Amino acid sequence: MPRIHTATTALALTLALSGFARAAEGPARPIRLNQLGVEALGPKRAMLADPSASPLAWTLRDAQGAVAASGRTQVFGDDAASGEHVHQIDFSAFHGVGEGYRLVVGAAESRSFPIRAARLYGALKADALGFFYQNRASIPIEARLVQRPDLARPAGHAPDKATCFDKADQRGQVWAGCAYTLDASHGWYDAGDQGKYVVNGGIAVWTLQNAYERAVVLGKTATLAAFADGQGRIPENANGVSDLLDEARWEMDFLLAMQVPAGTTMALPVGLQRVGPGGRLDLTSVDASGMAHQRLADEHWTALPTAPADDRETRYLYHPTTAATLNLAATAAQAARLWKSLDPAFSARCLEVARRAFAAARRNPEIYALGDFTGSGGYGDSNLEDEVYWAAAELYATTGAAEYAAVLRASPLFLAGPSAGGKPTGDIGWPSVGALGTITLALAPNGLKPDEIAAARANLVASADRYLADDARQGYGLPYAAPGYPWGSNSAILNRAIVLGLAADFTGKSAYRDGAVDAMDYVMGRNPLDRSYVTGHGARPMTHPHHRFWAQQADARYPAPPPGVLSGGPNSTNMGDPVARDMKGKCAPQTCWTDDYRAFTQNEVAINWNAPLVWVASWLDEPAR
Ligand code: 9MR
Repeated sequence: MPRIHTATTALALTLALSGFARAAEGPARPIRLNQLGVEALGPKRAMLADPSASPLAWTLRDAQGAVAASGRTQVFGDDAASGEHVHQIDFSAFHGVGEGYRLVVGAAESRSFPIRAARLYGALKADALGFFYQNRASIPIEARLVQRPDLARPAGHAPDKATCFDKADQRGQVWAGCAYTLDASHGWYDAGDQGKYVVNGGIAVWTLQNAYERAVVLGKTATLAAFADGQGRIPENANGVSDLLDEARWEMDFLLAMQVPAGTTMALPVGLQRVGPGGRLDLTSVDASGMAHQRLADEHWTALPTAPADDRETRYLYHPTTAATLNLAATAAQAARLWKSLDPAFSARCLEVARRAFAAARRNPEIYALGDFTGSGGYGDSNLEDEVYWAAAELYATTGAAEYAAVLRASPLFLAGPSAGGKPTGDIGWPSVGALGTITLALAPNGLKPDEIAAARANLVASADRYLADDARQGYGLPYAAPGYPWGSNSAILNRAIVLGLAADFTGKSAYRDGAVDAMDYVMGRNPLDRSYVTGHGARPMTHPHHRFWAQQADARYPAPPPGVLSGGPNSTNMGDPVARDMKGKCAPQTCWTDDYRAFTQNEVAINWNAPLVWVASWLDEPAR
């Protein structure tokens, strides 16, 4: 008797609503696993929603239909995140290799999948990095460097020059403007929009630079080789520098250019002022020299689709904030370290910008993104303790200077991991960057005492232990637990996988790698929607992102997305788009998602989400020792 699965029904409803047929890819299957397959020597788990209270018999069949392995499911039971009654199938003990395997439980069957002797993410990690090239501002996207000719496009915002916003915002607050224009060309468009944000650019570029730095420091030759000069599909792939680092530099160019010129006095909101609609902020004249503008973005939202070269909106610099300034200080200090011997002049410039930014943030420690603007997102953050610690950590690792050590040691976050240490930093995300500082102190050679570096590592490992404890409590066996799934939940899961990966690096224990595999298994299809959240990879990948250029669903004259693009993923906590609105109260957290370009709270793509995909995919792709 065919079993009815709630998620399958929800998905069918979703597809009917969006008017989309998916004949080519077939329906969701009841047995879910990583759609790229599994590793012969790695953990192998699949999930099935079934009401049975007792274990069910499963068989693993090879391409000829012969039984290769068999066992009984583990009954996980009711699972809040998926809204299902879940059975887990663990076939890790099977070490055969080949194509065309299927799992069968009664009448339920998985689609066929490979069991591979090698790692799974060689193609995906390259595509995931290609996302950044294809979201570059100020440069044409060349057909020879992209996966399909229709992905090529003329340069957008070349150059990307702007002066400060000097009008009334949506609350009626009038902003002063400035006497200068900055050429803040280069950088990546943030997401589905074409804004460029220093706060979010910071965590995204840090993550790529950290993937590179970790590989250098720990001698991960496979990762270094995979991204070596010539491997990337970028114009700079014959300059003698790692293409991963080249890609990150495109963003650094933009971030460096967002610094307020020396000698600038500006009227800014000081302190965490609370004003209602129509209320006015109290602006104070301060020395803003060396701060960073919060963002460079369009005055009004453009329509979707809008190719970057067709953007006719006026772009403005939005007022400098302490958070943006600290993001600039942190990433420029990190870049200074990485480029030191490769390009000493660039390294010196980065360090000078970082030092000036840090000093500016100390001088103006509480200037928050308080304006109410249209045309771009806010990335407002009211707690900057973590940004201060992160920037001090990067500057200290690069310079060893006592002034940064003093700030570090005074921070309650000193050496803390996401969920361990004096004051845990919380999970990694754009407003929560404390753990980035600890990761740098744990990895990059620096002047802390050996027992302090050991403590930083131990706090990251203890945080990874917490993530594994969460994993054990999830029906779908992923190292993430939350009562509601946040905007960009897939990045929250992958950021946890980074911590698990580092814990595996520091301890050599396979349980941490298995946890990172679990995270990626979920993203690649072991989820209640039976969906690969990465375009072009897996049997049922996301295909219709919210993106102004990869907008084929909205307008057939625009291209479908390239492969390697991560969907933000299920979002049950902010259901404010036209698609999500109709799902309110009707979906379990992991099922509040639709493959529809209008669903910007669920299916947008973003630089701070694709960056951990690059990190984790390249980490998982490293060969066993
Ligand atoms: O990723 C951001 C998410 O954490 C916030 O909840 C959300 C609403 O403020 O904004 C997200 O960031 C968006 C940004 O503001 C504008 N560019 C697109 C980003 C991804 O949706």
